[in-house]
Amino acid sequence: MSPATDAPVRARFEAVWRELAVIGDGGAAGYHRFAWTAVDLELREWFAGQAALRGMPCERDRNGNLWAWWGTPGPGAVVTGSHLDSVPGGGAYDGPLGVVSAFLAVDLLRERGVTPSRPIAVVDFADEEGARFGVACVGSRLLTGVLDPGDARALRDADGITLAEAMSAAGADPGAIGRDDEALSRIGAFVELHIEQGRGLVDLGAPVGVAAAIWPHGRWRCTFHGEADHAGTTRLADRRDPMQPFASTVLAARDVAGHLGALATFGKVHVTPNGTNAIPSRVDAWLDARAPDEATVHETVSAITRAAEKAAAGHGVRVEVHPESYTPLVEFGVPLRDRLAATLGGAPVLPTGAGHDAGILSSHAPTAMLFVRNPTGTSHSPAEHAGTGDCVTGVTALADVLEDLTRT
Ligand code: HGY
Ligand code: MN
Ligand code: MN
Ligand code: MN
Repeated sequence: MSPATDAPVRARFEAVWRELAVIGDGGAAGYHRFAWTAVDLELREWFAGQAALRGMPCERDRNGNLWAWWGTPGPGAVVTGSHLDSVPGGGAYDGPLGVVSAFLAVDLLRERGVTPSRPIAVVDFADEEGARFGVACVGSRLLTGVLDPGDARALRDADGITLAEAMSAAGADPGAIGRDDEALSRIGAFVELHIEQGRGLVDLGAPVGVAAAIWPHGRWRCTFHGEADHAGTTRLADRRDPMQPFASTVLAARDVAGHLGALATFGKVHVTPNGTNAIPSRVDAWLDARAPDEATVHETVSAITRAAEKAAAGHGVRVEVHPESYTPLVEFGVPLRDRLAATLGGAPVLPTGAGHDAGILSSHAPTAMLFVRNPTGTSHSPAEHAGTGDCVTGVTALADVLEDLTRT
């Protein structure tokens, strides 16, 4: 892996990065790049433009994923890329770094005079973060058939717009979504480059690493049903205030996770009717739970559920906990994983608690991930950042990996 001193790659990276970074840029508020919005369509145009610049035919599959091809689309392709959407207030690198690096790695291979023995595809998976419709990795889950098309079409955003309506409004056919065996049959291997979301590489002093595993993780909707009433005239003893058991559950989640070595987060909550002077009738809150192993995830969610039920009973409130999406433990296959680490001169191999499309693809094709060092570890925040030098090292590493995987 050559050191990141290749000025042309650095200059090219900075130029492409500047062009992409302005799309949907919310400044200090971060990015709000949500699926099937005007910003998403701008990102799709950017992707198609990058493909056209390289003479790479670009197609949108039935699930909204974009594929740019070097070579005739066909079985055994080496696919690389990531996603362009973001969480609310997201950073610039989570997703886009993998897509930009993929296009620049193609450039580098062409400069090296490489003629791949197999097709190479750059992919942008639709709606990886699930920020608008609440389910993560929609594009890759539909592609692989792990998300039911009917359930997907019915997903609603905060304004009540369904995924089907949003796709139609963006000129895509929601009736076509579903498992895509032809697209799947083309994937000989998938390699996703991603900014590391954590400090593993910082602590190891390495610019690039290889993913060992993705922690099992999921999302559960907790609904606390209480009774609306007047904030100024209802005695405390007469209240059935859902906010009370919700607050206790948030604190309990932290304790439970701490005891079990898990991670539990309530990052999204809807209060109904959400009025300053109205005791809520209901609180919907989303739990994100993750742990190194499946048993601990389920034990964490069960313990938090018990805490919620106990707190709710104490306030005459009813609580329901619904699983919304779940990704089992992903252990990246040793052959491909170790082949990447060897190609990169013994790059470190480390796990992650962050979900990725690679996690969904891993049960359908040989899959691996490359991580690029994140100096602070911060992600899902406007403060997310990776050094340009490390990004260029990532591009070079991805090119080395693609060259190796398409040599024979
Ligand atoms: O939630 C995750 O871990 C990923 O960023 N979608
Ligand atoms: Mn993310
Ligand atoms: Mn991501
Ligand atoms: Mn009044």
